[in-house]
Amino acid sequence: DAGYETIRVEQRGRVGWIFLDRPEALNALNTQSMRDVVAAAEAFDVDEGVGAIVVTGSEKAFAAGADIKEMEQKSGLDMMLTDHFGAWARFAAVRTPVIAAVSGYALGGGCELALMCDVILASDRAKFGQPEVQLGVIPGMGGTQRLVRALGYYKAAELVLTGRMIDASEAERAGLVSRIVPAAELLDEAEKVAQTIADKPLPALYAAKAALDVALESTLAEGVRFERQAFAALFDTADQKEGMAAFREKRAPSFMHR
Ligand code: CO8
Repeated sequence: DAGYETIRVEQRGRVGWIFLDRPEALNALNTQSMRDVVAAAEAFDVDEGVGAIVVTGSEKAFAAGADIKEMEQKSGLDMMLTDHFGAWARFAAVRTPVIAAVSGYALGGGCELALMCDVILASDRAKFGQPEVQLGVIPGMGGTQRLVRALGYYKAAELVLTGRMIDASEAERAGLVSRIVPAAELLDEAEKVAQTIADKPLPALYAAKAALDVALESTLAEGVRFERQAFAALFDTADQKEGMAAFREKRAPSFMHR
């Protein structure tokens, strides 16, 4: 597995899979996990043969947070100088759509990792939470920001301030997950969603993800401007010509970039 220590990776068709694999620590994310996950995601991202990435853990744990034992003795200066969680920003910057397939615990950094993905499929056994206040800290990988944007202030604030864990159905009602799937079907369903995405032309996927990201980061006017430019640019792609010709000719499209 290309020297990875904390994950397994696999490519099936046009889908890149990242399996978090530290069962002894419920997939807690340490520095090596960050290096491995970021490197694997970036390698899939630059591979034109990959149109979607799935990140998943085990049935018991997607990831139970940042590795508390690794962080415990660090000083504020250590955290700043080593930019302890900084590389996760590169995971969020991956252009390829990423699906989180979550079963079991998605806590702290684990919940935040899911929040960096574009689709969150939750098994009916998934549990989400931001328990950091109980450890004397706060979410450090974007949780306070992304939760407020995804759930609204009051739901996000209750979760971050109490550290309360919520089950899959509460998470779905809150808008934290795209959809709930029976635990036994989670990986099959993730594969289906990923294949459906990966079948689409890459230029359109990249543009769509970039535009969705802008929605979280900008004003409505800026976002609509970005969308219009990205929309126009796609008319210079062979895949746009093919997609629209196929529609007119009532046949399946045969895209160049996929
Ligand atoms: N870090 C390190 N080790 C962990 C972690 C963790 N977050 N979670 C579980 N483990 C270890 C346990 O220590 C235990 O190891 P050992 O057998 O050597 O004692 C093993 O995994 C199994 O865990 P448990 O025995 O505790 O399993 P249970 O089924 O009894 O309990 C729980 C499961 C409820 C999930 C429990 O393990 C737990 O509460 N874990 C900690 C959850 C937590 O507080 N997470 C937040 C961490 S802080 C954080 O994420 C900050 C984010 C900042 C940025 C993130 C960047 C990645």
